[in-house]
Amino acid sequence: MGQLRKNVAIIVAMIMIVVTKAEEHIVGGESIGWTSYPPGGASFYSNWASNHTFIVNDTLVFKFESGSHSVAELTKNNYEKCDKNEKIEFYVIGPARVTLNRAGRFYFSCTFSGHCSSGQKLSVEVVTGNFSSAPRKAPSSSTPPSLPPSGSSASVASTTFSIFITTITFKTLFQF
Ligand SMILES: [Cu+2]
Repeated sequence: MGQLRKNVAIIVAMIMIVVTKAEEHIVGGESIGWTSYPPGGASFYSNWASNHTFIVNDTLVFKFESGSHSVAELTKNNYEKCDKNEKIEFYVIGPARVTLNRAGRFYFSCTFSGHCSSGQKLSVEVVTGNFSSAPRKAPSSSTPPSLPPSGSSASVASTTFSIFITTITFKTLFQF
């Protein structure tokens, strides 16, 4: 009985490690990336964000040419006004990798003149990784099939691993 409990505890811990694996999100997708005048304006990045689930320790990858764009993390208030004077964080080299290191909402904008107001701004809600509240959404169907997001192969690998571990769990449980 003690051995069974220990086995189950180890397996549950392993599954939790798999489920909470960090993912990379390429902002705007591979083909558009981080740009001014995105198709459809500011709704482009809000639509992109709504098609993804962001979990603590995931990474945002802003793809842009250094010197043409930038990424500033802003407060909610400054984000809404496109006021880039007070930056929480500032990234000028593209691609910029930003780790979402806490739960809650993050606000980003380009600091080049006119780019924020033309729609180059992004707000994401980050959730803690647990089973019930944070199911991963499927990658957006707008991604060209020839260029899968870099996170997708890791997702497939971890899903396969999850199934593998689940199989072991059942085998272990029915052995006793
Ligand atoms: Cu810009």
